[in-house]
Amino acid sequence: MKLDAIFLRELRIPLVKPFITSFGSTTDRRILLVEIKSEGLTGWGECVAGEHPYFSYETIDTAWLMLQHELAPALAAAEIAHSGKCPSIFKHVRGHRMAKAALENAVWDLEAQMRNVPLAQLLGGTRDVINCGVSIGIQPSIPVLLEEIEKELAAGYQRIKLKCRPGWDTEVFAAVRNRWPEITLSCDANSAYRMRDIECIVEWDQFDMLMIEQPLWADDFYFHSMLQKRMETAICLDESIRNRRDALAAIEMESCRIINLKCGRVGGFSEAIAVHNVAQERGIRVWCGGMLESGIGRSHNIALSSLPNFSLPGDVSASMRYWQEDIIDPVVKVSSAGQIQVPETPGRGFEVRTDLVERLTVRKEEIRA
Ligand code: OSB
Ligand code: MG
Repeated sequence: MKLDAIFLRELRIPLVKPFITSFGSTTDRRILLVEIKSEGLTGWGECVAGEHPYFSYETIDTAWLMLQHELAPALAAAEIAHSGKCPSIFKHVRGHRMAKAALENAVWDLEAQMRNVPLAQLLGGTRDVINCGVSIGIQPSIPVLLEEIEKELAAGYQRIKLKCRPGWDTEVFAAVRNRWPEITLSCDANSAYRMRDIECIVEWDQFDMLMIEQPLWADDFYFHSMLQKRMETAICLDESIRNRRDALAAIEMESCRIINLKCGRVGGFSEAIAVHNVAQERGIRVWCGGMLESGIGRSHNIALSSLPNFSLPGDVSASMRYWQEDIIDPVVKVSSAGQIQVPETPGRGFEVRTDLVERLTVRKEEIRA
């Protein structure tokens, strides 16, 4: 693969409504896109880092610096036989996995177009539809939350995930379960709890949730395994899983029974496939998480979710839940059965609206070898 040019872009796009988690509120997304040109084709990648170092130490500004000064020049200078070679090109840079993923995923996006196959197929996908859930942020009150859930259930979503934190938890779960005794329910604390909260968390078994996502520290396995031993409900790890080795450690320590797999968090499609595979070998189910992506990241999440061990509904949902206008065409739609069709056309299967991308761009830089 001979690359002609690599561009970084920053876009600013307001969310249709603020998204509130235990670590903060997001109103306007700063989206970092990577654009790789080769042989008249364009591969696109999206960096899922946030505006602030709250979910992880990376932000879109740290990612921009790493891409500009380290990763993109290394890629431009390398011989790329296959997208799977990208991790070895970036190996000398420690961490910065979200920055690496943006670039690597753009190469996969490009390779799928060059080979004239759907991205999902190039990744090893086997599903023609993916199952979808929603992640519902912390709301101003329980009645507002119940209304929000009502709307998502009516739209067909198969699983409701409630963002929680101390003070927005037990009472909220009780109200939701009371109203809907049968729905598939989960919660995500984004590591807001500590050992003093354990007795409270153990009580959540009564709500019969599918899983409890990342209740404790973002870098922990040991205390999650202590908690898992005391609970019927499955623990799901998100933040703690940075790579295949972490997944294996978590599985062997029984720190979780389910893994939320995010491409950006593990450094790109290659490592995501490796995590998927090791979990599958050990009988641990995975699902695809979301990071408030624009259509480009969303299309990549759809392709990844088509792999066989993505057997639980993911946080990949319709464009309209986040964006007035998405930067892809068509936008991502969810059927009344709560499913998204995996595209069968070559590449990511969604056109990038380059005119709109250009209009939303607030910063752009070309990187050379
Ligand atoms: O922990 O899964 C998370 C959004 C931003 C950062 C972290 C998380 C989330 C979500 C939203 O839960 C998922 C989505 O994009 O719908
Ligand atoms: Mg999470």
